[in-house]
Order: sequence, then structure tokens, then C-alpha cells
Amino acid sequence: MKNRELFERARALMPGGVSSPVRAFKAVGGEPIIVSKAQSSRIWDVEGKEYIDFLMSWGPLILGHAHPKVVRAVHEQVLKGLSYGLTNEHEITLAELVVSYVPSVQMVRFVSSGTEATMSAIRLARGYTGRKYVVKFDGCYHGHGDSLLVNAGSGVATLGIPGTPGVPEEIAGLTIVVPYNDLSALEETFRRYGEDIACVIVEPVAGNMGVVLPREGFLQGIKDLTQRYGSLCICDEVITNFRLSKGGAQELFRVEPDITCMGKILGGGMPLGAYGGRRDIMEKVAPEGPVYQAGTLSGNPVSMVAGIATLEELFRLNPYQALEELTKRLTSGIGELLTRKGIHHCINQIGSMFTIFFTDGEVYDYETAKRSDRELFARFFRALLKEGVLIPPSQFEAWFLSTAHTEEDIDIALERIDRALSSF
Ligand code: KE4
Repeated sequence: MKNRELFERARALMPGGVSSPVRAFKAVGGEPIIVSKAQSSRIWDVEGKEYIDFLMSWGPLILGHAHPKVVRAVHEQVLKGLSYGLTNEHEITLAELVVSYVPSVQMVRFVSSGTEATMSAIRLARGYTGRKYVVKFDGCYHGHGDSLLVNAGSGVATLGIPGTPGVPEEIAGLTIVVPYNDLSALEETFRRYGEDIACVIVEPVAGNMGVVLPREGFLQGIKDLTQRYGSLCICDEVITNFRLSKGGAQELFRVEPDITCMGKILGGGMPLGAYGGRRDIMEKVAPEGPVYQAGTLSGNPVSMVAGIATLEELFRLNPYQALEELTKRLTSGIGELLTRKGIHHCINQIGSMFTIFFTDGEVYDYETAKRSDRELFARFFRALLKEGVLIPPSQFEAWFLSTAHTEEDIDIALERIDRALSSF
């Protein structure tokens, strides 16, 4: 089995045999697959097995794998060089696209990942306000920066406790964790720490506890509280930027963050992140201001042209209504299959992203997400993989569709999922 042979070699060379933990399939069991190629809505492993892909590289590929316009742009650029270490014209073009489409962004800084974007945004918020506390929501993930890798008891506002060895309590203790969708807990936090809170960072639609939607008034409530106490509101749109609408979740939910973090679709599959926002805040970033942040490959021309080609094609297609309808065709089909099997489930869906929770209650925060039957999810994941349907190897992630997915793909996927469920 080539997957297994290669994975054994990988495990001897890289921790867990992977470049990112979730790819080891530890939460779902079974053999991780090694990819050989991908095209449009399909992906193949090294044994030649084909899958309909709803992982889509965790979100960047809203146009599908290897879109010809993106491939052509990258190919033309690499013949002119892969990295310059000086400004290139493509950075200006992509910055103009970001500023014109993302409502709250007047100025932007490119980095190489979503983690860099959120790490830098936190540092900027602390530098701009001169304050130390960061507030995040339980179950939200903002990359692996120390201040944001904090687990804490949910239920009430708590000072972060180191959830990950290597994050000293002096750092974790500066992060306050509040339950998602719980404005009263956030108000309580501001009553206790308000004058010392630099920022609140939120996934405006959560994707990392599985998909969880903001309750009515939640996002605006965050903005109002941060404004009242002189803190900054940071929207982490690494998943939702350009995914839910041209202007992302902030456009859809009409909320104006002070800083927005971007990534994934922004780079169209190439390494790229960004943070941007109000001009008076962004002007604090070096070399214009004192808040230092830098990167050898920041503004890399190959990533830039991949992002430009992706956004230009995405905005030309304006596919959001069609993506919503196609996604609903899939979620309603899966819902029927699970109901027929008597399997309790809750599907949270918005636009072209969704999560199936195996629980019969509503899922509106991390506590309710954790009620999902993870053993059943793991069995479901393995059964689908066997039938040629690839979904995220974790209960707490989102399925993604792309403009490359067709109605025929959805119908074939539903047939494969039906076969997968025959043994349930
Ligand atoms: P990266 O550093 O992985 O580019 O971005 C971190 C990040 C920041 N903010 C949000 C809302 C994110 O979802 C992410 C990364 N997402 C995870 C899974 N949803 C990436 C997959 C992985 O870690 O392997």
C-alpha cells in the first residue's frame, strides 16, 4: 500500500509524518492519504484512488484545484523570478483589490500565513492601545501564535491557562477566553478588565469548532463594547474573506472591525496572509510606525499573482448565490440520508461552508459543539473516504465547496455517501 509505505517514511522524518497536525488523521483513525495530484473538484492519492474533495485544502480553493487562470498566472510569474526581496507591482495590484472590496480595510500589510496575520494584528492592537489583555472566544482558532493558543474553561470569562506546553503562563495569562455568542460574558469581561483590554479577536463566522454562526447582534455587540472601552475589534476572516461574499463576513453582517485578518482564498492556494484596517491604526506598523513586523517572503510575487488571478476570476463570476444553492443541495441530501438512518445530526451551513454535527441539539458555541458524537464522526469520515469522498478529518472543521463543484458532483457524492452509510 503506497500510502502506508510513504507515510511510514514520513513519520521517521517529520513529527507525526505531517507538516500540520490534523493531516495525521489522529482524530478520525485509519491511514492518512498521501496526495499525488488534484484538479477541479477532485483529488487523487498516490495509489490512484480518486476522491470528490470537500476539504479543498481547508478553504483557499474557492475556484477548485489548479484553476487554469491561476496556474497560468503562476507559470508566467515564476519565469520572471520567484522572490525579489523588494516591492513588486503585484503587491500594489492585490492591495488595491483588498482595499476596494473589504469594507473596513484602508491599508493592508501582506504576510505569509493566517497565523502571521493574527499574531501581527494582536501586536499592533497592543502597540496602538498600549494595553496588554487580548480577548478571544472559546473554540475559535486564530493560528498558532502564543497569545492565541490558549485553552481555558468555558462558561465564564477566565484568564487563559496554558493549553499548549511551551506557552508560559505569563503569556497565556494575558489572554481572556469567553464563550462564543455570549455577549453578557463579554460585558462581564470588560467590566473587570476593560481599561486593560487591547483587543477582542473573533471569527465572525466560526469555522474552527465546526461552523457556528454569530447570533443576531453578537458581532455588533463586540464592536460596540470595544468602542466603548477604547479597545480594538479584530475580525479574523482568514476563512470567511471572499468566501461568504466579495467583502467577506463583515460585509454580509454589516460590522466594521478596526483590523481584519485575511488568508486562504486571498492567496488562492499559495502561502499568503494579510492584516489591514483603519489607516490611523495601520500607520503604526513599521517602517511608518514603531510596531515591528517583517518577512523575507512577504509580498512574494508568485503568491501575489495567484491571489490576484483568484480574486479577479471570483469577482467576475460573483458565484455566491450559486454556491449557496449547490451547498444546500448537498446538505439537504446528506440530511435526508442521515434521517433515513435515524442518525441524530445538526448541520450548520452558510454560503459554501458547513459542518455536520452528530448531536440532536443546536450548536451555537464550543460547549454544544463538543456534544457531537466524535466516534460516530470518525466512523463516518472513514466510510466516506473508502467510498471516494474526502471531508475534513476532524469534527471541528468546515466542509468547503468551490465553483468547480457541479450538480453532477453533488449527486455522485450523495450516491457515495449513501453507500458509505449502508453499513451504519
Ligand atoms: P494559517 O497559519 O494556517 O495559514 O492560518 C491560521 C488560521 C487563522 N485563522 C483562522 C480562522 C483559521 O481557520 C486558520 C487556519 N485554519 C486551519 C483549519 N481550519 C488550517 C488547517 C491546519 O491548521 O492544518
